Amino acid sequence: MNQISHIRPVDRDYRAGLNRPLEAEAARDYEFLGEKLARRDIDIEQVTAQVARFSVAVPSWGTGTGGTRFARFPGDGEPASVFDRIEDCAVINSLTGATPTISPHFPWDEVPDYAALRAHAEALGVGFDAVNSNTFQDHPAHAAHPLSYKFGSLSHTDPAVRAQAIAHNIDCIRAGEALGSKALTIWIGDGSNFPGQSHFGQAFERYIASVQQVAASLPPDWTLFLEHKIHEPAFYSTVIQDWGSSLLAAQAVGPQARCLVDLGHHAPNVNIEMIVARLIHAGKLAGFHFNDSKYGDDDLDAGAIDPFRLFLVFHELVDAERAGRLDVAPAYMIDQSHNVTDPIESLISSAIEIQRAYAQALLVDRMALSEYQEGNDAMMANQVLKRAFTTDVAPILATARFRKGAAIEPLAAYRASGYRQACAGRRPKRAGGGGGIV
Ligand code: RM4
Ligand code: MN
Ligand code: MN
Repeated sequence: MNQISHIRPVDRDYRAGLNRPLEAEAARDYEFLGEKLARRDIDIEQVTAQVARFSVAVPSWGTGTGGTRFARFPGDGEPASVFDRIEDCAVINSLTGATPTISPHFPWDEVPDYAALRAHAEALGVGFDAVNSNTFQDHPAHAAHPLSYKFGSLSHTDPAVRAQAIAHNIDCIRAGEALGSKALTIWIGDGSNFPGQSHFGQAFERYIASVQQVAASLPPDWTLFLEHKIHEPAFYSTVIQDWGSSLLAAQAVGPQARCLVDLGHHAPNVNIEMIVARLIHAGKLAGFHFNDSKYGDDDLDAGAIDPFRLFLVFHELVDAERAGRLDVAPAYMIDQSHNVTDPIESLISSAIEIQRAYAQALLVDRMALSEYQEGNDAMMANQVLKRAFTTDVAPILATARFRKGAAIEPLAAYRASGYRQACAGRRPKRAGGGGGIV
């Protein structure tokens, strides 16, 4: 099963060889930053240790080239199976040292033998994070999905469609158990395109009743992540439109249900870091789907558009953690569609940007911030955040990677490996043309 032992990015010696000429410079940069941080009473080693412990899951579906509803332009050597997708994820993890888990999506990643899939992943040094159900597409070739989700799934007016969607979510839990996962993420495409098409209240009640049935099948140590999205594929209303609907649903479903924040699923200009603070207050923050966005959904790479917002999200998280207000550790996952880049490169870069935002948030002088807040000194309070955000933490990230045996310069190491070209030689070319999520 393990076909990529000859592929160099996952070979520790390959990375060590590339790191060698970069080591001395990386060490000097790290030392210099350490001196500067020491002047701010920050122990660089503590920050580096925290950054080294930080990880973010990669989406199996993000390894294929995505598309819009207008077109998909396929890349070379795209993964053709879940086994290929896991290989790609393992490459990302071996170069960044920051993505040891994969979030699978069913039935896209469905296999007859999950133990074999788990063994394949483990042999490549990766495991599994939250599993995702898919009731936003029809699966006509699939015996378990004869009914259409065109007009909804868990909130459908027809109880037979709801039952099919519930059964699929329970199947996802079973697959996740076999893979070693501990959470199910539910995102539905249910909603409406016309005022009057759907009864807002009744659709929401049907959704809650369905999710309650899914929750009844959860193992006790599992969590249900409820993901909201303001629009798409429904463009007038969605059943779980915003964090308010998500919170109400999670509260109605019970203690195992929490709210997942996908950074791309809000109206433009919404204050997402504020939502994070409120969900923490409610004890209902599940975690994140990281990506960036400008106008619409989540199709841009994390940190590519607004790294400051990413930093502000982590600032809330670090603040809550330091104050002991995070009852459970949030799940960190990437959820992006890569339309014009090599998906492996985008996922590498995104993992680094997310880690960077976390490292910057660790540098916030929280005592000073609190004093400025108490004294209503708006200017200086903002300066405290800006000082952390504008600190170049790259030497911390590089050192954390180097000490783990990952690559000091992951993107350069990936390109030098020729991994994509090797994949192009052995993986079938996939069709372009129409739209596609992944
Ligand atoms: C949705 C949502 C879900 C993801 C699908 C592919 O917009 O973000 O999390 O599973 O896309
Ligand atoms: Mn998402
Ligand atoms: Mn999305």
